Amino acid sequence: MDRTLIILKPDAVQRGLMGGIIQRFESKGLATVGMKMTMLSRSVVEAHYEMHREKPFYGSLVNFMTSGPVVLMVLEGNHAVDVCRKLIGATAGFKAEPGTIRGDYGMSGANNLIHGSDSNEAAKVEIARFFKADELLTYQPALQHWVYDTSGGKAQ
Ligand code: IDP
Ligand code: MG
Repeated sequence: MDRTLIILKPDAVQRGLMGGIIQRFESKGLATVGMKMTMLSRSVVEAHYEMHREKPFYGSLVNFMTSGPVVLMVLEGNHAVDVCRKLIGATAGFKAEPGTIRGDYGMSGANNLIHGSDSNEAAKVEIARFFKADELLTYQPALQHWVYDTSGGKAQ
């Protein structure tokens, strides 16, 4: 199974959209293996968005991400990274397709509600940045045998 890091950004928390967003991941069949609410420090946000350091929006992005509480989640499932990026939609709310999280809930190219890792490699780094090993839980999701075909011994 694959894992991905999700951040419900400060606008999602302030707008009361946490439950609506999380419900989409649960309904899809992803398992939540870690979750916590916190305020991010500037240094951790700067590391998380290091690849955008030279972009004109970098300063306001760091300010935005440290402006209020966020929810950090680790979701698990087959192809979790790609599945979540599809559910999340295009970066800007005004471009994202209806039916996606950003397409349904957002208008902005900056305040776009949610982050999702963009590759398995990035997910590993990001999960380790935001979660200690003992904050990630191992358990058997009760509905796994209905979400997947497990008759062959592994989830498909
Ligand atoms: P992603 O979140 O869809 O992976 P990235 O291009 O990696 O998008 O950008 C990281 C974050 O930076 C975005 O989620 C958004 O909050 C912000 N951002 C990206 N492009 C712009 C822009 O053109 N103006 C303002 N903020 C932006
Ligand atoms: Mg990105």
